[in-house]
Amino acid sequence: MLQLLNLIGSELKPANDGEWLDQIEPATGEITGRLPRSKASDVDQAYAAAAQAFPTWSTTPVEGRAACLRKLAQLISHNSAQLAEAESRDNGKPISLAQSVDIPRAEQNLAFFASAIEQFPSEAHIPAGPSHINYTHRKPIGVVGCISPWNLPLYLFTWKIAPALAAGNCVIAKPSEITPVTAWMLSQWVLEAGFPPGVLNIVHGLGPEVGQAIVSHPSIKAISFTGGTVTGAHIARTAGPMFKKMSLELGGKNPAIIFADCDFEKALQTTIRSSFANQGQICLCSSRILIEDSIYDRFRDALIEKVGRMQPNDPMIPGTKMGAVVSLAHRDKIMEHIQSAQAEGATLLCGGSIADAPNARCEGGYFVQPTVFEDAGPECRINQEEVFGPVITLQRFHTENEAVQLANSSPFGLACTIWTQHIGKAHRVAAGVESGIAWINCWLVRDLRTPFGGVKDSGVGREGGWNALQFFTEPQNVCVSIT
Ligand code: TXE
Repeated sequence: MLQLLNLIGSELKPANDGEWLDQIEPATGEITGRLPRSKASDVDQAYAAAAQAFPTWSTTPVEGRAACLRKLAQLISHNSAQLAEAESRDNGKPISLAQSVDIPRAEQNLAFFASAIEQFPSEAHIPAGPSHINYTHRKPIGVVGCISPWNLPLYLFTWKIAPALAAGNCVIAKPSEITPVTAWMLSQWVLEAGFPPGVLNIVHGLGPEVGQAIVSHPSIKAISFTGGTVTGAHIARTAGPMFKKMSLELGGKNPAIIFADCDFEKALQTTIRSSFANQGQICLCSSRILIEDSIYDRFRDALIEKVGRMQPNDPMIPGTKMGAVVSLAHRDKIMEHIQSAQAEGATLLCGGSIADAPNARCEGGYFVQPTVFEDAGPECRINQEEVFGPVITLQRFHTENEAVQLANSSPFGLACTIWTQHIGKAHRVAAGVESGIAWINCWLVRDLRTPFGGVKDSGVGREGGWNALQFFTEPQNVCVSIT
């Protein structure tokens, strides 16, 4: 049995009051370890360690901070096989996905922000016939909180801590209580990477307890959060009146818009991937597939033919493409959405049930069949609420305007994909769709320099590249007389 600990200052330790939470492997339903159930007093200790470390870390030259980030990236790389196995076991995702996406990206996040901070520019404003020069001094904020979800555990954890640390802040980070293991593994290498004690603290526990303690701590100045929209709204209600900086990356209900002039095979293959990768548990997954009328039947039939043959399998088997969903509660939530869609009159084209266990090891695991509906109107719950599972709907459109209208008929606005060979149309549709990200004839291509985030209920703020470094710094305008 694994026993996870908090990293506070230089110490790996249990929660102050000695309480624990069970850690469950979703593919088997078995308890595989326990993690500290931390509370406000653990956050207070982490804050004290971080505040003590801040004066030195914030004035460490960027090359020194970058070196620590690069060393941590290297340690991830050296331990990538164990990390990928742990991520797959903890989350239920196929091990091949953890090996090819999650762990390499965690390493890249740290390496990327090590380089980014070395090149982070600042602005100057020099009027004609100058008597004064203004320049922007970007200072680290202080002690900041980073709260990450369970779907891409180490990937999103590092995506938040890397720019925060690079910019000279000290961090209190909380991974999801549902998938804490890889953050725990990382916490054992933080000091080895050269970070002074207290610069990065990692506390485990429940969102409403330790997460809430981070968000409401009076001296933690900024919160970077990725997770559900309801949680994001709650965090904003707490942190807003305290005038904290906030970056909220929330849910999605992303449309894939398939025009008749698309590259049919590429659109089909990629839409299947964008719908069911990580069992549909990526905030960027497509969940509403909008198809132009003239190819609707052909696209639907080809999609169903392929999706109907997909079955979840043991995530630890190398060839597995679909694994377990993350928890029993989440499986129940997905199944409730499926039942509600049927009650609302949607036609089930394939899936719709809990999947059989793929082998004896996985008898107690949480598996859902990939599920496709049609005939659900845009106002149906299944087209309005985020399911965050392997469930999609197909809708028909006749005109470009109707496609944009349908795409925008959800409260969310994170990402969209557009499939057409007509570049002008693709550009017009991208401009018309209310989303922070639009992919044309591709999906999940991520350049870490680009702005990442959503509009509407998908959140506020942008991460990635300079956006993240700007978020994690406080700009001060300095005006110098040169007369
Ligand atoms: O998210 P939560 P959950 C969506 C998706 C999913 C839903 C719920 O729809 O079904 O969110 O998932 C911490 N103060 N996404 O329950 O609860 C929590 O401990 C401070 C979309 O995991 O939002 C965890 O570390 N922190 C998403 C993190 O917030 C709190 C990815 C996310 O948990 C807190 C995952 C509080 N009061 C889920 N309550 C995406 N967009 O990538 C919880 N937390």
